[in-house]
Amino acid sequence: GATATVGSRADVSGSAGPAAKPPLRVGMVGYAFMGAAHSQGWRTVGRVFDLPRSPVLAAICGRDAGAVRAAADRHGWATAETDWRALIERDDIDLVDICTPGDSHAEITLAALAAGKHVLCEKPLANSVEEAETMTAAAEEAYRRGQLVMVGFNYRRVPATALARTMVAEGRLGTLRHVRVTYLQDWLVDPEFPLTWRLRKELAGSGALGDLGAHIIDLAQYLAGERLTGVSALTETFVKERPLPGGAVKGLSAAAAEGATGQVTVDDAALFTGRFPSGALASFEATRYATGRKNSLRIELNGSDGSIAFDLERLNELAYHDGREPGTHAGFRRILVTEPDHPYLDAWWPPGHGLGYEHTFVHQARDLVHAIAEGRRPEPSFADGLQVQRVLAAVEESAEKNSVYTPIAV
Ligand code: SOE
Repeated sequence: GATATVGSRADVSGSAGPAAKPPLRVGMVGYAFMGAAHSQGWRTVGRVFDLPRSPVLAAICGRDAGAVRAAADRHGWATAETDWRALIERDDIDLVDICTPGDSHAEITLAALAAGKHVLCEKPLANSVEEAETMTAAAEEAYRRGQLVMVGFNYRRVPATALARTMVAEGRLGTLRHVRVTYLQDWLVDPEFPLTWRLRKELAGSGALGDLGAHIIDLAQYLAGERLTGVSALTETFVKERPLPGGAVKGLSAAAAEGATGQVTVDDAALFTGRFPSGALASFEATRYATGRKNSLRIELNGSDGSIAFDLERLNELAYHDGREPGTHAGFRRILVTEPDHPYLDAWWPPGHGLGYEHTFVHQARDLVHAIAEGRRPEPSFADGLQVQRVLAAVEESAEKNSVYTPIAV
């Protein structure tokens, strides 16, 4: 295919000087919503955290020459490419950051690993278990050559969720009984919302399940410190036909085309339950039809000794109930997660000056840079991403079979 390096090649070797740290030259594929979020992470991380290597925004890649050049200028990338293979072939790129829809994750990852690059891949890892297995096997092989990979479950990197993980691991909840998770959005409520790539199985793999469900499966298992043993599920596609998009996707949306419509081939919502090896029960709900809920991810864990609750819409807080306190004055209390000894916060603002969604991508970049510099395997690994993929597949299988869903007589 035609290869074009759009625009000038700036100096991407990092700042010179005796104290200069070795650069980590990033090449990113994709420049839409996730591309913008990751750009923010790479651009900011070295200015906030003291890192062993300096991330350099070396190249960004997208198919539309004009749009990718504009994205490079807006987000601070030195150069732009229109063919991801050309990006991967460049010997001035150390890490390939994949921010494309799921249908290209496997192909780009395999090529990047074959070319000797480290890889950061957006969630869900792939569009099928088979692809995720191939990617994980390739990553294992690449690890023996010193290459590292990570999957982008960014919600592990909210300081409050990271703190929750520590508290559960310390045993503050005692024996875990319940994990209750919901991830609610409402951008599909309008039946005229166009059929963008997120609604097409061949591109996105699945719908609310892979997009939102993948996040809450990972977060639930990460906080619980164990993995689901099985699931029982219901999925639904409420609106089965939608107008085709008439222009480029901006954020989540796009203009609708006049007249032409297409079939929605993914789930609009997924509900499922599962068990953990400890005996704890888990429930999950992922939907794009929760009218009024914009990006509402909530998780609550209940144990024999206490409970923890997190709400992404109040992400600087954690609710904690210590069940060992006398009943007279026990109750949920708010931990303001902005102290310098809370996860990631020593590098940010004074206490009480909160963070937001975008900072999860800064923290993700920070953790990855450290892992690469220290030759440590970063988390979440591709094996973690593969296991989430297996849960997604199990949810689809369960919903399809409907085998454990018991009908009620009318
Ligand atoms: C859209 O549903 C979306 O941007 C997801 O694709 C992201 O993974 C999630 O973090 C926010 O919502």
